[in-house]
Amino acid sequence: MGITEKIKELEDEMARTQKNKATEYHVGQLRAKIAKLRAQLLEPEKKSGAKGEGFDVMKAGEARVALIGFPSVGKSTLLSKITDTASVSAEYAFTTLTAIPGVLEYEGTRIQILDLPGIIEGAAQGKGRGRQVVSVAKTADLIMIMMDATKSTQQRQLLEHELEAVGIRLNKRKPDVVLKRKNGGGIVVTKAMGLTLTKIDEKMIKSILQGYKIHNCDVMVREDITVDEFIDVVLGSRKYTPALYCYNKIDSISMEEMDKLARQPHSVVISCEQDLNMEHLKDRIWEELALNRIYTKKRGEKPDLNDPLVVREGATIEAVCHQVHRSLVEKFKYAVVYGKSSKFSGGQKVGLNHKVAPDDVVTLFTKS
Ligand SMILES: Nc1nc2c(ncn2[C@@H]2O[C@H](COP(=O)(O)OP(=O)(O)OP(=O)(O)O)[C@@H](O)[C@H]2O)c(=O)[nH]1
Ligand SMILES: [Mg+2]
Repeated sequence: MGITEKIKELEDEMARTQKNKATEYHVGQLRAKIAKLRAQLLEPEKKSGAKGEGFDVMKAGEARVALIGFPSVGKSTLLSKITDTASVSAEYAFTTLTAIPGVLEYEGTRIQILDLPGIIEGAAQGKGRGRQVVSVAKTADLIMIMMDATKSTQQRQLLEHELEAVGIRLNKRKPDVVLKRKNGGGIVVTKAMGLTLTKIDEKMIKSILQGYKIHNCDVMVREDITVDEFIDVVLGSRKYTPALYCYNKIDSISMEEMDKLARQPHSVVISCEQDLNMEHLKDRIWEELALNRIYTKKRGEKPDLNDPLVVREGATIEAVCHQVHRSLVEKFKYAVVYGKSSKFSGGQKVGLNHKVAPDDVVTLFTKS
């Protein structure tokens, strides 16, 4: 029996099983088994394909955004609009057959936008070019889920489902749980002080771990997690990626419909054809990427405001050093920061652990 059939069998069993107190641990184990098989389903591809990424595209710029959506929603039209690359668009489905990279210039930073073939239901299982598309999605810093505003809102769930199936978690934080494998001593579950677990209990945690043949392990739970979140932690290899839901073709829907879509979280409405909301879209991409621009300056000189460094939100001086040069951290003595993260207006002397704020100016001092 192949993996797909095994998954199907377990899913059928789960559907047949009445869900109540007596069966909940059994159901938990079934879910863990399905998750494990799904992960296996994706593994062989990774090993056999030397490229690993599915499509062979180089990363470029400060961040990568992947355009994921059904055929003909306007992904290529958008790429041609907001980047310097032209990607063929047409009325028929599956116009784009490979990954086409373009660069979006945003206030001195470069963001790579990847136009990808449209995916269909069952993509994660290998329908169409789905598997390649979703594996590229795994390499993105932001996934832009592109939809046709004139079509049913069901598109969104279907796309989310395909991405979830390959282990991508959209707009979610990694669950705050730490697993530590040991050689003996059994499974010991510890909860953060004052935490009550409402969606999972100690017995379920143990039963899932045993399902994965983990018999000796310290588990530290720091938040009220669900069974599926715990399975994610055990499986590891999950990718937690921000997502922006982009509804295109608003030129063809009513104001009321548009308003409803625009009010959803992490959503933006546009029309490529009528050039509606394009600047707002670029701002939103930048916001969702959660990147900060900072500037470096040499002692006694003015900072070059045309040449920012791009770091993640919450980045430290250490990350800034890495951006400047790989070997800089070893030579680092101290830094002086000016701007929002500085306690004093004349600049503050800080170490590697200091967190920078947007638009800070930093001078790095090294050991001679
Ligand atoms: N009404 C309307 N049509 C649009 C808009 N943007 C794109 N289109 C049309 O939608 C069709 C499909 O556009 P593409 O950019 O090829 O779509 P795609 O998502 O790249 O499609 P695949 O490559 O097949 O996955 C074309 O006929 C476009 O002219 C828009 O804002 N409004
Ligand atoms: Mg296309």
